[in-house]
Amino acid sequence: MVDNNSTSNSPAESQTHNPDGNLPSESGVSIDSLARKVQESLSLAKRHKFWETQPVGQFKDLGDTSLPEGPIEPPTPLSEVKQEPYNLPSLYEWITCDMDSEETCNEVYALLTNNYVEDDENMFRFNYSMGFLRWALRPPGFFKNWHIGVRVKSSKKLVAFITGVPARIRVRDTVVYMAEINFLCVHKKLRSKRLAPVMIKEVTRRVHLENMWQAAYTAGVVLPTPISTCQYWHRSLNPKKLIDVGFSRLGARMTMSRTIKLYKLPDSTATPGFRKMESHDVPAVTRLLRNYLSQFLVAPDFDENDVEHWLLPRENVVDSYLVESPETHEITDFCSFYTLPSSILGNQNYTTLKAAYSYYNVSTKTPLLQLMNDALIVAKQNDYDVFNALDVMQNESFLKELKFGPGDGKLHYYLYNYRVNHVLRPSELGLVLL
Ligand code: MYA
Repeated sequence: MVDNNSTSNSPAESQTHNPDGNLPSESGVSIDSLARKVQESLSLAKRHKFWETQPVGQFKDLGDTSLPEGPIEPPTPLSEVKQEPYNLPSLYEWITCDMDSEETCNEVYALLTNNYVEDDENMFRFNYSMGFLRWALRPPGFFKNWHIGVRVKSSKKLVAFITGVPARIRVRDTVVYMAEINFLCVHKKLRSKRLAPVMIKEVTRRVHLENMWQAAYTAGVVLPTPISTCQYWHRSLNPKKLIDVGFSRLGARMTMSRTIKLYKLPDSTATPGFRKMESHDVPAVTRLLRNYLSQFLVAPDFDENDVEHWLLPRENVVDSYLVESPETHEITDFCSFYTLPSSILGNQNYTTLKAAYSYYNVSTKTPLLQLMNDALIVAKQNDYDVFNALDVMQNESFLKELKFGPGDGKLHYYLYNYRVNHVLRPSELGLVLL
């Protein structure tokens, strides 16, 4: 997942900075025509030199309904896939990062902690924990050599990183074996030297060697071309800290004490039978989730192994709760969030913002609003400062009512070598990437 983890603009705060609706997400047609106009207005020099060479949807083709949905290029015979790595500038060398090794994991953690995604004002930077990285990078069937680093030959310092993990993602009726690409990072001192395209080509080569030809990824930047553009919403849990660190602002005519009162939550959850997910729940949760995700146009095709890996609670990494009917013991509802703190840059009093990110939620008996309010309550009990959610799946139905405010960053979803014939509304997406 990637957002420029943007500053909040929640109800109690200043409304002066309205999200500008860059890419209106309500109508595919207006997104298409807007994107085309933007692209036409760019000078040649500003075009995407790298991305224009790749099998991805191109801006010029947006809205062209004659192009078929599905793979853009057919697979090449494996014997024709390049066997040796791409060339790097001579001072650097490729490494495969063994995330089992404490030392390598530490190096990756340090690179990302100091160089990964920041918000537009450079006030916050994602701070994925080592436990999180190990979880995110070692799902069932992962390939060690899709965890790719670049070192300085002489000093052995890690200066760039990119990863892939395998996933089955359904696009309409077709389940596609893909790579999910994440954690692309180039050290700040090596930016704008065209290292990123080499990293991307190298991960592509290694994915191809496993006979996979598609990928999914998200980014805060606009590239050719998003299958959907989503927005982050933020629900303050610790408004005083959020305001003190500049994540949110005190709204006009609001005092700190009124703001604190506005965001206060009950001490305990409301739903009878609401409890933490345990390993014996995996089959029931898988059934619930598969059934729920079937309504979305793009969604993961989770089996029990995936659910065990991605959703069984891990402390400070991922949390899942469910509702077990006190009468029938049936599992009727489910909610989950992952833990992604951000470093607070240059603040005297605070170093870390503890954020929960909504993951997969399913309601069949408990209203989604009540279920998510219980998720907010457990997040508050566990000292999270803010609860973030994208407007994907049915999230729009609870965001405003539960006092989430829209952030000012967008998150774009992409598929590599797979064309979809219209831009998806966020509510058509059933996929959350980390
Ligand atoms: S998204 C998170 C990305 N990371 C960050 O934002 C961390 C902070 N930033 C950095 O570390 C650097 O700025 C990065 C770019 C590394 C992002 N996705 O080397 P350059 C294109 C894709 O001179 P740098 C995530 O992890 C840019 O448009 N492309 O630039 C998902 C330009 O190409 P073009 C990006 O700033 C990653 C070229 O790179 C991104 O030094 C999915 C410039 O290269 C971006 N986020 O480094 C990757 N940012 O000229 C794609 C810039 O054409 C996977 N660029 O516009 C594709 C599928 C692969 C597998 C396929 C299997 C079949």
